[in-house]
Amino acid sequence: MRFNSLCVLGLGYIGLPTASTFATHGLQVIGVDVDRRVVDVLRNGEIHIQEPGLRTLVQAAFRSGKLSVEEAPSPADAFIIAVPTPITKDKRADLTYVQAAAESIHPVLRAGNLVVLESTSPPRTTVDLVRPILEQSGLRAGQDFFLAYSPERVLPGKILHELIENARVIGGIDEASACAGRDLYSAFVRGDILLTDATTAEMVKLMENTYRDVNIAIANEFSRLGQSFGVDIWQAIAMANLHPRVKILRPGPGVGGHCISVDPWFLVEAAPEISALIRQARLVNDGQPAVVVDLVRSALGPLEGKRIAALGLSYKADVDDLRESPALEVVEQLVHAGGVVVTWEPFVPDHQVPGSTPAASLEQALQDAEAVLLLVDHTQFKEIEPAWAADHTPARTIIDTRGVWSRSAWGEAGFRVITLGVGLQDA
Ligand code: SAJ
Repeated sequence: MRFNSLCVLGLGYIGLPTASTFATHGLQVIGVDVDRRVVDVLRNGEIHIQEPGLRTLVQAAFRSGKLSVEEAPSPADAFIIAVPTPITKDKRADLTYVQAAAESIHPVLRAGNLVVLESTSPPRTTVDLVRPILEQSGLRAGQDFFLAYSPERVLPGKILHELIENARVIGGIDEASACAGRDLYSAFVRGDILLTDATTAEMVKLMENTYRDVNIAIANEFSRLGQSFGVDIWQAIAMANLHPRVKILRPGPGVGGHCISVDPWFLVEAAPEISALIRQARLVNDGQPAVVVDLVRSALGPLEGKRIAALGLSYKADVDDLRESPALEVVEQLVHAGGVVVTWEPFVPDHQVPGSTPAASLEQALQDAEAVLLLVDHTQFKEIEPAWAADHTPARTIIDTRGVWSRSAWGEAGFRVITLGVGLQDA
């Protein structure tokens, strides 16, 4: 099948790169976002999210004349739904955006169209939720139009590369739908394209992120064990990883981002009685901020009035994404315990965690601190020279929750170094 026009619903971290990449590969693309501000920003030649290379790509897409941005979908050969699937407070999938996107498509749906859901969704969302909504058009999925699920699997920070190079799974509600999906994505995907059914494709996506969450949870649990046995868990992990079949991930302040900290709950919600391990891993990772706060307390004593410079708020290194960030949770808990926290997040400098003060620069964050708490391993922070830091802060205690600051180098510059997973040795 040949697709000439495409409508992408949702212009966030996935939808915007996807729409722009299709446009630069020759399709006529309408990018749709219900948020007027997003539409205005894009029409003014700006972008509302940070991702390496994205600005250039979006500008190229606009310049080619193949990308336009609207607030509602219009008829096209294919539709991609790339809207958020957040989680509610009680850990249930909130599918209202998917529902609204599907409802906005059915009035413009035509015979022969392809609709692809990309949003991470609980098993059976494509067949049980999206299909009936689209069929309100009077057209039948599988007979009159094609319907598929294809998960995005790109890593924030490397989205543009991975969008093209990663293998892509496409699950159709029938074989013809899967094949139609392959014909669409082969416009730019260079990785393998694997065809399956829609529910398997949904499971694949959830399994990938759940697998990573469970593996990070065991690394975090090991770090707690390391702390209580006086073991340097970083060294122990490095040694264990020399075993040919062991690959332990990195402990840290917890798991954030909109994917790994959310997706496992979609499985737990769907089948709580047979997903105990997945649930427990989530609880371990969600418990890490409290472990970090205990570490700070073990270093500084009661936190009331303690001046702490917290470096990094985003959910991981070198991104501007604050969603579900464990660093935010750590700062909130420190503030709650009476700490006087100054934050510095180079990728979102204005963000204020209630009760804390955002600094205007790294220097300002450090200048009055009693302790420096590293929460995110941004390149900028990894490159701080201990001697430079010693000149810019009165603090002589640093707490590294990412295991990236050399204990010997910082120690030589006069700092007491506390590292997550090595607590008892240094504290
Ligand atoms: N983290 C650790 N220790 C580690 C690795 C990560 O604590 O060893 C933490 C990070 O600091 C971060 C969180 O986990 O807070 C998640 O970061 P990540 O880099 O593992 O993953 P994401 O959320 O940026 O992207 C994931 C990726 N999924 C997998 O690697 C299985 C990506 O491929 C997906 O496309 C993305 O989720 C998504 O959109 O679902």
